[in-house]
Amino acid sequence: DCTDADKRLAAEAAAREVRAGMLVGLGTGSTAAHAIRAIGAAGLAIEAVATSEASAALARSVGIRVRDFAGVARVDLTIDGADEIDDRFRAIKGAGGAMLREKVVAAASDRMVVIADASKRVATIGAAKLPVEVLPFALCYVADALAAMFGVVEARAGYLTDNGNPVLDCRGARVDNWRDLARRLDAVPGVIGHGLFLLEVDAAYIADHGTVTRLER
Ligand code: DER
Repeated sequence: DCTDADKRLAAEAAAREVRAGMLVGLGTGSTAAHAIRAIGAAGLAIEAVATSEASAALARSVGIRVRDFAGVARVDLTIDGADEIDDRFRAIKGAGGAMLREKVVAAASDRMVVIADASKRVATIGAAKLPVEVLPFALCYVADALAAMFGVVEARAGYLTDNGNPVLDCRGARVDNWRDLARRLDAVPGVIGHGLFLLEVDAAYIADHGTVTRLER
């Protein structure tokens, strides 16, 4: 379908930024999977770190050398998808549940590029659910604390992240300042990750019915 064709187009355009010798951060999700396949096909002498076990496995299957991120402090270029990305390069991520590792790798990256089909492009983020990764010990306490910030807080049924933690999907944020909300989320003991990417994104490749546009922050 044309959405997947657009995802692939955006992914392949971003993959052309990869150079031999780079340490590349590999995102998670269906769009990032296209980037992983394109990077593998290019056969460049690179190394990679992955933001999920699934992306690590896919990368290895296409011949990319994957390192354990635990031994890495800096990444040259990360390519990753998003659920929403707006005019100010703010993104909501985490539909695939990888947002904690994705945010760490994005923060460690000299350049972080989002790839997406046009359906992810919004004027202002906020329609997409905001996934929050929670320490199991704190699940009930955190759900209660988040109920004061969001209209709807629901546990992602039967799901644990690669880190072994549950996820609360939140909607209807009672706030008009996303930076303030991110600060309040980070201040709740037991919240160990969330899908608000307000500062990490440097550029975006957006594909719309066969045409890719590169946007720079
Ligand atoms: O979970 C994530 O943050 C992924 O990047 C995801 O949200 C995008 O997935 P998609 O490329 O399959 O839409």
